[in-house]
Amino acid sequence: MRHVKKAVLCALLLGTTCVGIAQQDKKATKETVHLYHNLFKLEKKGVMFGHQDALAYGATWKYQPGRSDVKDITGDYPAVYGWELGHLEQGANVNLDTVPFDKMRGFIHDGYERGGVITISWHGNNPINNKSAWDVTPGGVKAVLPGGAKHDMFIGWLNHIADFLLSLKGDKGEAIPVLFRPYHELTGNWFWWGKNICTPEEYKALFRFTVHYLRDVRNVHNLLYVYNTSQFKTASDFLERYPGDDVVDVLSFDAYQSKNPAVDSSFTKDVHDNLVILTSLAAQKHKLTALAEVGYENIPYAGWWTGVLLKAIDKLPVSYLLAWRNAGYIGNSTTLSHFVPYDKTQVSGADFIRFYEAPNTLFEKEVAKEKLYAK
Ligand code: BMA
Repeated sequence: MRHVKKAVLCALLLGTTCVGIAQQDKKATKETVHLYHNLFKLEKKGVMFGHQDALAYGATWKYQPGRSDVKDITGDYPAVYGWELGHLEQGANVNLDTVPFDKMRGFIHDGYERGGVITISWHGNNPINNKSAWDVTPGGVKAVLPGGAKHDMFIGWLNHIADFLLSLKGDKGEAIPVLFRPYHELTGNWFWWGKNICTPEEYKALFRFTVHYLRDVRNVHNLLYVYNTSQFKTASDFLERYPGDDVVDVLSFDAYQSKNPAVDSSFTKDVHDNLVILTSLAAQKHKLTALAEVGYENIPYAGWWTGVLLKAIDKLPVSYLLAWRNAGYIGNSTTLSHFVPYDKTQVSGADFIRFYEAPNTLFEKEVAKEKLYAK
């Protein structure tokens, strides 16, 4: 009976787009609610393609208005734009990859107004010593929880994050919905919130406190929360540190190709196996799904996009995948780091175009037609 009432109320409020149980934020803005429901419909049609820092720079350029390496090759923008908040917690004006936050705000606005989807990660410093996110000195998670020695400082950090998220506005003054993916790759041991560095209870408490503080204290109501592991073996591995259905909207993991796909096809099989588990859990829990970061650095294999990546997705309902950034020269490196080809003549350039043209991949032109932020 309660379910019937809930379904009727849901249908009245949202038309016929109601899917499963409601999202984690009962006060979510209407654009956020529409996005949430529309993404369920869209993941049945295909997988949206995303690119980190797509509008800020490419492998060989920086800050050229309207440019994107994906657009240079395909004529179309990615459907999903990934951005990164690391160092915002310090009150910095530029992020850890030197992207100024005011420029980022403009790029987020532009992608949203064209009909694209925004996702944000946060490589925040280790609160225990203010070294980088990759500093694995233990104790950071416990210290920021209520009663911990760094709790007050951490509240200051979350306030910077909240201020930025609340400052993201569309042309009509509405808050821009964001798929927020904090404390990602949590089953790895390379971040201060990682598996060997804190207990499952501490991780869950960190995630839950963050949602509570942003949503209930700072009234940030334009977020969908993304839970994100690295690759895993079983559903129980994936869920070991899951903070709860009431604080998560999207189930996801990250996967990077390291072995040569010409002689080792395990990446396709492993990612596919993980996606089978993920999509089945998502169906049970009424959650969205994503391959929240994916890539093969510099893509030195001609058929990677359709022969490896798309094969792994197969016909599974995956909302989006996000290729990592075309960083160019990092440090003293003499090779251009990139996860999307930046020239058609590159090894995987022709296959990237085949990937773009595949009926089950979605880039911005197609996604814009869906009007994801409207009922
Ligand atoms: C990593 C690399 C780093 C970068 C970090 C945060 O995977 O790309 O160069 O600083 O992500 O964006």
